[in-house]
Amino acid sequence: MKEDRALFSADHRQLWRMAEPAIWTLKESHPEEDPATSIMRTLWDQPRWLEAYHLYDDRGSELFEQICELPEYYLTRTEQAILERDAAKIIAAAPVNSIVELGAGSAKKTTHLLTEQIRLRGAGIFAPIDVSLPGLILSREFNRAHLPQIEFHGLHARYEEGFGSIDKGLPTLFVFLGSTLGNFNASSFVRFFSQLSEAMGPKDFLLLGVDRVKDRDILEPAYADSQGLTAEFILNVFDNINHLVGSNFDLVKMRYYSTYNADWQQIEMYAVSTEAQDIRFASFNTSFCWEKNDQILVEISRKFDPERLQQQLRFFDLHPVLHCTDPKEWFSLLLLKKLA
Ligand code: AVI
Repeated sequence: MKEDRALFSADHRQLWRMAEPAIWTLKESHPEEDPATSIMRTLWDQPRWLEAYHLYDDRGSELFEQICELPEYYLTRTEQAILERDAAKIIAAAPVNSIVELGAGSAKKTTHLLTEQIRLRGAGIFAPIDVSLPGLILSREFNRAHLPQIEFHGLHARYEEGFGSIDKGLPTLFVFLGSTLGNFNASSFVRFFSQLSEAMGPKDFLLLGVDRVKDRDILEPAYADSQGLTAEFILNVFDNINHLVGSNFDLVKMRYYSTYNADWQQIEMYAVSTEAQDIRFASFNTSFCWEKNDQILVEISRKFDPERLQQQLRFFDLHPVLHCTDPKEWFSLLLLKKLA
Protein backbone atom coordinates (compact mmCIF):
# COMPACT_ATOMS: atom_id res chain seq x y z
CA MET A 1 0.00 0.00 0.00
CA LYS A 2 1.34 3.36 -0.97
CA GLU A 3 1.26 6.51 1.17
CA ASP A 4 -2.34 7.33 2.04
CA ARG A 5 -1.89 10.50 4.10
CA ALA A 6 -1.84 12.51 0.94
CA LEU A 7 -5.52 11.72 0.35
CA PHE A 8 -6.98 12.33 3.81
CA SER A 9 -6.57 15.57 5.73
CA ALA A 10 -4.41 15.15 8.85
CA ASP A 11 -7.33 15.67 11.23
CA HIS A 12 -9.57 13.15 9.45
CA ARG A 13 -7.07 10.36 8.81
CA GLN A 14 -7.66 8.75 12.22
CA LEU A 15 -11.42 8.51 11.56
CA TRP A 16 -10.83 5.81 8.91
CA ARG A 17 -9.69 2.19 9.00
CA MET A 18 -8.85 -0.13 6.14
CA ALA A 19 -11.71 -2.66 5.86
CA GLU A 20 -10.38 -4.45 2.77
CA PRO A 21 -7.17 -3.97 0.83
CA ALA A 22 -7.27 -0.36 -0.47
CA ILE A 23 -10.82 0.18 0.80
CA TRP A 24 -11.45 2.47 3.76
CA THR A 25 -14.40 2.67 6.06
CA LEU A 26 -15.24 5.09 8.87
CA LYS A 27 -14.56 3.80 12.38
CA GLU A 28 -17.85 5.44 13.40
CA SER A 29 -20.57 6.71 11.11
CA HIS A 30 -23.17 9.25 12.25
CA PRO A 31 -25.69 9.66 9.42
CA GLU A 32 -27.94 12.72 9.63
CA GLU A 33 -30.95 10.39 9.59
CA ASP A 34 -31.30 6.60 9.55
CA PRO A 35 -33.13 5.02 6.55
CA ALA A 36 -36.16 3.85 8.57
CA THR A 37 -36.81 7.34 9.98
CA SER A 38 -36.43 8.88 6.53
CA ILE A 39 -39.05 6.45 5.13
CA MET A 40 -41.59 7.16 7.87
CA ARG A 41 -41.05 10.94 7.71
CA THR A 42 -41.59 11.22 3.95
CA LEU A 43 -44.45 8.66 3.76
CA TRP A 44 -46.44 10.82 6.17
CA ASP A 45 -45.71 13.97 4.20
CA GLN A 46 -48.35 15.53 1.90
CA PRO A 47 -48.12 14.24 -0.79
CA ARG A 48 -46.30 11.05 0.20
CA TRP A 49 -42.81 10.63 -1.25
CA LEU A 50 -39.51 8.76 -0.76
CA GLU A 51 -35.84 9.65 -0.78
CA ALA A 52 -34.25 8.22 -3.96
CA TYR A 53 -31.41 6.44 -2.16
CA HIS A 54 -33.81 3.72 -0.90
CA LEU A 55 -34.00 2.50 -4.51
CA TYR A 56 -30.47 1.14 -4.40
CA ASP A 57 -30.61 -2.16 -2.52
CA ASP A 58 -28.80 -5.04 -4.29
CA ARG A 59 -31.73 -5.72 -6.66
CA GLY A 60 -32.26 -2.00 -7.34
CA SER A 61 -28.58 -1.48 -8.21
CA GLU A 62 -28.71 -4.48 -10.54
CA LEU A 63 -31.84 -3.12 -12.26
CA PHE A 64 -30.31 0.33 -12.65
CA GLU A 65 -27.27 -1.22 -14.38
CA GLN A 66 -29.70 -2.85 -16.84
CA ILE A 67 -31.60 0.44 -17.35
CA CYS A 68 -28.33 2.07 -18.44
CA GLU A 69 -28.16 -0.40 -21.37
CA LEU A 70 -31.74 0.25 -22.57
CA PRO A 71 -32.12 1.76 -26.06
CA GLU A 72 -34.54 4.40 -24.66
CA TYR A 73 -32.18 5.41 -21.83
CA TYR A 74 -29.84 7.68 -23.79
CA LEU A 75 -28.17 9.30 -20.72
CA THR A 76 -25.39 6.79 -20.01
CA ARG A 77 -24.14 6.33 -23.56
CA THR A 78 -24.41 10.04 -24.38
CA GLU A 79 -22.30 10.99 -21.36
CA GLN A 80 -19.88 8.16 -22.14
CA ALA A 81 -19.43 9.48 -25.71
CA ILE A 82 -18.73 13.03 -24.45
CA LEU A 83 -16.12 11.70 -22.03
CA GLU A 84 -14.53 9.55 -24.69
CA ARG A 85 -14.17 12.62 -26.93
CA ASP A 86 -13.33 15.30 -24.34
CA ALA A 87 -11.49 13.57 -21.46
CA ALA A 88 -8.12 14.92 -22.67
CA LYS A 89 -9.47 18.48 -22.76
CA ILE A 90 -10.99 18.13 -19.29
CA ILE A 91 -7.86 16.71 -17.66
CA ALA A 92 -5.66 19.33 -19.37
CA ALA A 93 -7.88 22.06 -17.92
CA ALA A 94 -7.80 20.56 -14.41
CA PRO A 95 -4.20 20.22 -13.15
CA VAL A 96 -4.82 17.79 -10.28
CA ASN A 97 -3.14 14.91 -8.45
CA SER A 98 -6.26 13.04 -7.50
CA ILE A 99 -9.69 12.19 -8.87
CA VAL A 100 -12.44 11.64 -6.30
CA GLU A 101 -15.59 10.15 -7.77
CA LEU A 102 -18.95 10.35 -6.02
CA GLY A 103 -20.31 6.87 -6.73
CA ALA A 104 -18.35 3.85 -7.92
CA GLY A 105 -20.73 2.61 -10.57
CA SER A 106 -19.33 4.38 -13.58
CA ALA A 107 -15.86 2.81 -13.83
CA LYS A 108 -16.09 2.71 -17.63
CA LYS A 109 -16.65 6.47 -17.88
CA THR A 110 -14.01 7.47 -15.32
CA THR A 111 -11.44 5.29 -17.10
CA HIS A 112 -11.25 7.92 -19.84
CA LEU A 113 -10.29 10.56 -17.26
CA LEU A 114 -7.77 8.31 -15.49
CA THR A 115 -6.17 7.26 -18.77
CA GLU A 116 -5.67 10.93 -19.67
CA GLN A 117 -4.31 11.64 -16.17
CA ILE A 118 -1.67 8.93 -16.73
CA ARG A 119 -0.91 10.19 -20.25
CA LEU A 120 -0.48 13.78 -19.12
CA ARG A 121 0.94 13.41 -15.59
CA GLY A 122 2.18 9.80 -15.36
CA ALA A 123 0.40 9.07 -12.06
CA GLY A 124 -2.46 10.00 -9.78
CA ILE A 125 -4.81 8.91 -7.03
CA PHE A 126 -8.29 7.58 -7.70
CA ALA A 127 -10.75 7.56 -4.79
CA PRO A 128 -14.33 6.51 -5.50
CA ILE A 129 -16.81 7.10 -2.64
CA ASP A 130 -19.74 4.71 -2.44
CA VAL A 131 -22.05 3.03 0.08
CA SER A 132 -21.86 -0.20 -1.95
CA LEU A 133 -18.88 -2.36 -0.97
CA PRO A 134 -19.26 -4.73 -3.98
CA GLY A 135 -19.16 -1.67 -6.29
CA LEU A 136 -15.91 -0.49 -4.70
CA ILE A 137 -14.35 -3.95 -4.93
CA LEU A 138 -15.21 -4.16 -8.63
CA SER A 139 -13.72 -0.72 -9.15
CA ARG A 140 -10.53 -1.70 -7.26
CA GLU A 141 -10.10 -4.88 -9.33
CA PHE A 142 -10.65 -2.98 -12.58
CA ASN A 143 -8.12 -0.37 -11.50
CA ARG A 144 -5.53 -3.02 -10.57
CA ALA A 145 -5.92 -4.79 -13.90
CA HIS A 146 -6.04 -1.78 -16.22
CA LEU A 147 -4.58 1.28 -14.49
CA PRO A 148 -1.65 0.14 -12.32
CA GLN A 149 -0.07 3.62 -12.40
CA ILE A 150 -3.05 4.94 -10.43
CA GLU A 151 -3.07 4.65 -6.61
CA PHE A 152 -6.52 3.38 -5.61
CA HIS A 153 -8.37 4.25 -2.38
CA GLY A 154 -12.01 3.21 -2.16
CA LEU A 155 -14.03 5.08 0.47
CA HIS A 156 -16.94 3.02 1.77
CA ALA A 157 -19.11 5.89 3.00
CA ARG A 158 -21.80 8.39 2.10
CA TYR A 159 -20.68 11.12 -0.29
CA GLU A 160 -20.51 13.90 2.31
CA GLU A 161 -18.64 11.69 4.80
CA GLY A 162 -16.12 10.84 2.09
CA PHE A 163 -15.46 14.23 0.51
CA GLY A 164 -15.33 15.93 3.93
CA SER A 165 -12.18 13.92 4.74
CA ILE A 166 -10.15 14.72 1.61
CA ASP A 167 -7.09 16.92 2.17
CA LYS A 168 -7.92 20.42 0.92
CA GLY A 169 -4.26 20.89 0.01
CA LEU A 170 -4.29 18.01 -2.48
CA PRO A 171 -5.32 19.30 -5.93
CA THR A 172 -8.40 17.21 -6.62
CA LEU A 173 -10.96 16.78 -9.36
CA PHE A 174 -14.31 15.77 -7.84
CA VAL A 175 -16.41 13.87 -10.35
CA PHE A 176 -20.20 13.54 -10.12
CA LEU A 177 -21.56 11.88 -13.25
CA GLY A 178 -24.71 10.28 -14.63
CA SER A 179 -27.02 13.20 -13.79
CA THR A 180 -27.45 11.80 -10.28
CA LEU A 181 -27.79 15.46 -9.31
CA GLY A 182 -31.20 15.31 -11.02
CA ASN A 183 -32.47 12.96 -8.30
CA PHE A 184 -31.91 15.61 -5.60
CA ASN A 185 -34.83 17.80 -4.57
CA ALA A 186 -34.30 21.53 -3.98
CA SER A 187 -33.25 21.21 -0.33
CA SER A 188 -30.89 18.25 -0.95
CA PHE A 189 -29.38 20.23 -3.84
CA VAL A 190 -28.50 23.19 -1.61
CA ARG A 191 -27.21 20.96 1.21
CA PHE A 192 -25.08 18.95 -1.23
CA PHE A 193 -23.38 21.94 -2.90
CA SER A 194 -22.87 23.80 0.38
CA GLN A 195 -21.11 20.77 1.88
CA LEU A 196 -19.12 19.94 -1.26
CA SER A 197 -17.95 23.49 -1.83
CA GLU A 198 -16.94 23.75 1.84
CA ALA A 199 -14.90 20.54 1.48
CA MET A 200 -13.09 21.77 -1.65
CA GLY A 201 -9.67 23.41 -1.57
CA PRO A 202 -8.45 26.35 -3.71
CA LYS A 203 -6.90 24.02 -6.34
CA ASP A 204 -9.93 21.80 -6.69
CA PHE A 205 -12.32 21.25 -9.60
CA LEU A 206 -15.71 19.64 -10.03
CA LEU A 207 -16.84 17.72 -13.11
CA LEU A 208 -20.61 17.49 -13.18
CA GLY A 209 -22.62 15.38 -15.66
CA VAL A 210 -26.22 16.58 -16.12
CA ASP A 211 -29.12 15.65 -18.37
CA ARG A 212 -30.63 18.63 -20.18
CA VAL A 213 -34.15 19.96 -20.64
CA LYS A 214 -35.48 18.67 -23.95
CA ASP A 215 -38.59 17.54 -25.77
CA ARG A 216 -40.91 15.28 -23.74
CA ASP A 217 -40.95 12.79 -26.65
CA ILE A 218 -37.34 12.00 -25.87
CA LEU A 219 -37.53 12.32 -22.09
CA GLU A 220 -40.63 10.29 -21.30
CA PRO A 221 -39.68 7.00 -23.08
CA ALA A 222 -36.34 7.01 -21.20
CA TYR A 223 -38.38 6.52 -18.00
CA ALA A 224 -41.15 4.29 -19.42
CA ASP A 225 -39.21 1.63 -21.31
CA SER A 226 -40.93 -1.10 -23.31
CA GLN A 227 -39.27 -3.90 -21.29
CA GLY A 228 -40.74 -2.60 -18.03
CA LEU A 229 -37.34 -2.39 -16.31
CA THR A 230 -37.91 1.13 -14.99
CA ALA A 231 -41.27 0.05 -13.53
CA GLU A 232 -39.57 -2.89 -11.81
CA PHE A 233 -36.78 -0.61 -10.52
CA ILE A 234 -39.22 1.92 -9.06
CA LEU A 235 -41.62 -0.61 -7.50
CA ASN A 236 -38.73 -2.65 -6.08
CA VAL A 237 -38.23 0.16 -3.55
CA PHE A 238 -41.28 -1.21 -1.69
CA ASP A 239 -39.59 -4.58 -1.19
CA ASN A 240 -36.66 -2.74 0.32
CA ILE A 241 -39.00 -0.67 2.51
CA ASN A 242 -40.86 -3.79 3.71
CA HIS A 243 -37.50 -5.15 4.75
CA LEU A 244 -36.38 -1.93 6.48
CA VAL A 245 -39.54 -1.02 8.41
CA GLY A 246 -41.52 -4.30 8.52
CA SER A 247 -44.33 -2.96 6.28
CA ASN A 248 -46.69 -4.97 4.04
CA PHE A 249 -46.59 -3.12 0.71
CA ASP A 250 -47.84 -5.55 -1.94
CA LEU A 251 -46.24 -5.00 -5.35
CA VAL A 252 -49.18 -6.74 -7.03
CA LYS A 253 -51.53 -4.00 -5.80
CA MET A 254 -49.65 -1.10 -7.33
CA ARG A 255 -48.60 0.12 -10.74
CA TYR A 256 -45.87 2.42 -12.05
CA TYR A 257 -46.70 5.80 -13.60
CA SER A 258 -44.26 8.42 -14.90
CA THR A 259 -44.64 11.79 -16.57
CA TYR A 260 -42.59 14.83 -17.54
CA ASN A 261 -43.65 17.85 -15.50
CA ALA A 262 -42.63 20.68 -17.85
CA ASP A 263 -43.25 23.42 -15.25
CA TRP A 264 -40.81 21.80 -12.84
CA GLN A 265 -38.56 20.46 -15.62
CA GLN A 266 -38.52 17.03 -14.08
CA ILE A 267 -39.58 13.48 -14.74
CA GLU A 268 -41.76 12.26 -11.87
CA MET A 269 -41.94 8.55 -11.09
CA TYR A 270 -44.87 7.33 -9.01
CA ALA A 271 -46.29 4.15 -7.50
CA VAL A 272 -50.08 4.16 -7.78
CA SER A 273 -52.30 1.99 -5.60
CA THR A 274 -54.68 -0.15 -7.70
CA GLU A 275 -57.00 -0.81 -4.73
CA ALA A 276 -57.56 0.62 -1.24
CA GLN A 277 -55.15 -1.12 1.13
CA ASP A 278 -54.04 -0.89 4.74
CA ILE A 279 -50.32 -0.42 4.95
CA ARG A 280 -48.99 -1.47 8.35
CA PHE A 281 -45.53 -0.71 9.75
CA ALA A 282 -44.66 -3.41 12.28
CA SER A 283 -41.47 -1.70 13.49
CA PHE A 284 -43.35 1.54 14.22
CA ASN A 285 -46.72 0.16 15.37
CA THR A 286 -48.61 2.41 12.96
CA SER A 287 -50.50 2.21 9.64
CA PHE A 288 -52.22 4.23 6.92
CA CYS A 289 -54.83 3.52 4.29
CA TRP A 290 -53.37 3.81 0.80
CA GLU A 291 -56.48 4.73 -1.19
CA LYS A 292 -57.15 3.44 -4.70
CA ASN A 293 -55.40 5.65 -7.33
CA ASP A 294 -53.39 7.56 -4.69
CA GLN A 295 -49.77 8.11 -5.67
CA ILE A 296 -46.46 7.95 -3.84
CA LEU A 297 -43.70 9.97 -5.52
CA VAL A 298 -40.76 7.55 -5.53
CA GLU A 299 -38.23 9.51 -7.59
CA ILE A 300 -37.76 12.74 -9.50
CA SER A 301 -35.23 13.21 -12.28
CA ARG A 302 -34.62 16.90 -12.85
CA LYS A 303 -33.44 18.15 -16.23
CA PHE A 304 -31.13 21.13 -16.41
CA ASP A 305 -30.41 24.24 -18.45
CA PRO A 306 -26.60 24.18 -18.29
CA GLU A 307 -26.20 27.97 -18.55
CA ARG A 308 -28.59 28.54 -15.67
CA LEU A 309 -26.95 25.81 -13.59
CA GLN A 310 -23.52 27.37 -14.16
CA GLN A 311 -24.90 30.72 -12.98
CA GLN A 312 -26.45 29.14 -9.92
CA LEU A 313 -23.28 27.30 -8.95
CA ARG A 314 -21.38 30.62 -8.79
CA PHE A 315 -23.30 31.18 -5.55
CA PHE A 316 -21.51 28.10 -4.17
CA ASP A 317 -18.12 29.54 -5.25
CA LEU A 318 -17.95 27.15 -8.20
CA HIS A 319 -16.97 28.94 -11.41
CA PRO A 320 -17.37 27.60 -14.96
CA VAL A 321 -14.21 26.48 -16.78
CA LEU A 322 -15.43 24.18 -19.56
CA HIS A 323 -18.74 23.06 -21.00
CA CYS A 324 -18.73 19.87 -23.09
CA THR A 325 -21.83 18.54 -24.79
CA ASP A 326 -22.90 16.04 -27.48
CA PRO A 327 -23.90 16.98 -31.05
CA LYS A 328 -27.64 16.85 -30.16
CA GLU A 329 -27.07 18.88 -26.97
CA TRP A 330 -28.94 16.32 -24.88
CA PHE A 331 -26.39 16.04 -22.05
CA SER A 332 -23.74 18.35 -20.57
CA LEU A 333 -20.46 17.87 -18.74
CA LEU A 334 -19.58 20.98 -16.77
CA LEU A 335 -16.11 21.57 -15.40
CA LEU A 336 -16.10 24.07 -12.54
CA LYS A 337 -13.33 25.47 -10.38
CA LYS A 338 -13.58 26.27 -6.69
CA LEU A 339 -12.74 29.91 -6.12
CA ALA A 340 -10.45 30.46 -3.18
C1 AVI B 1 -29.39 7.66 -11.23
N1 AVI B 1 -30.26 8.59 -11.96
C2 AVI B 1 -29.49 9.59 -12.64
C3 AVI B 1 -31.27 7.95 -12.84
C4 AVI B 1 -32.08 9.04 -13.59
O1 AVI B 1 -32.06 9.02 -14.81
O2 AVI B 1 -32.65 9.91 -12.93
C5 AVI B 1 -32.20 7.06 -12.05
C6 AVI B 1 -33.29 6.42 -12.88
N2 AVI B 1 -34.52 6.24 -12.48
C7 AVI B 1 -35.20 5.64 -13.42
N3 AVI B 1 -34.41 5.46 -14.46
C8 AVI B 1 -33.20 5.93 -14.15
